[in-house]
Amino acid sequence: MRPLFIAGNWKMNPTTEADAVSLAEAVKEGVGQDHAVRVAVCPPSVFLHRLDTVLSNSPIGLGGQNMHPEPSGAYTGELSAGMLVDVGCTHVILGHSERRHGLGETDAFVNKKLLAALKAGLIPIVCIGETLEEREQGQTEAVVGDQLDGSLAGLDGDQMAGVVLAYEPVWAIGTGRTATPEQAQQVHAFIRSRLSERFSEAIASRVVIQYGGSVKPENARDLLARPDIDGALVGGASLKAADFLGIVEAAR
Ligand code: G2H
Repeated sequence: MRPLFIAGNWKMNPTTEADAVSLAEAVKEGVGQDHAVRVAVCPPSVFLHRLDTVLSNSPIGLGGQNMHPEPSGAYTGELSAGMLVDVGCTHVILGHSERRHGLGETDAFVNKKLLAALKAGLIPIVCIGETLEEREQGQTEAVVGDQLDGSLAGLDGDQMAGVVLAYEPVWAIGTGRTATPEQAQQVHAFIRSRLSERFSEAIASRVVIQYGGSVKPENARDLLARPDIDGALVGGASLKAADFLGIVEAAR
């Protein structure tokens, strides 16, 4: 059985450290020492160090929202995998659509980051997903398949088993429009079959595939009940502790 994994992607929120601490404290209190569901929060990088202290003695993982593939050097504004580990991170989100589409990140670049993250011992959450136009043109599987091939290049089976994938249809992100559980399950099953072909059935069955895109307490239970949906990457609803904890509760 794959453990369900709920991660909060806070994006560029909240805007002060005090609010970030309050949110993390409330999530920590709500999760308590429950290990039944894996939980992580991914705050803006300036709050990571402080939140590592706040989340001590808690099973909640701490994740970066991005990193650079190189370990150090002249890369203005960037952070390395080693730096994330040094401030207490256990996870890192890679290839989020807001970076792919807003900042031109390619599968090849995501792949470099992924290899560096694994080398540093971080658990990567690799995001993939099609745009509305691609879905309407019947390109969903072709697009997601290409993203998988490109982002996962050079990985062996053991490495793959430690990667978390997040299927996030771009048209469902922050729009309030969620993929139906059937739509999401269909793509998750496709992703797992692709992993099975590329690696093995045994490896594919171990990979945690989260769904992301307007997940809320009201729709989480239905999504999480599907056989290939192993958790959620939550944006907007991770900014209110009650909503995020409601989604964690739906995973129990
Ligand atoms: C998708 C998701 C979190 P939201 O980006 O990664 O955000 O839940 O706000 O759609």
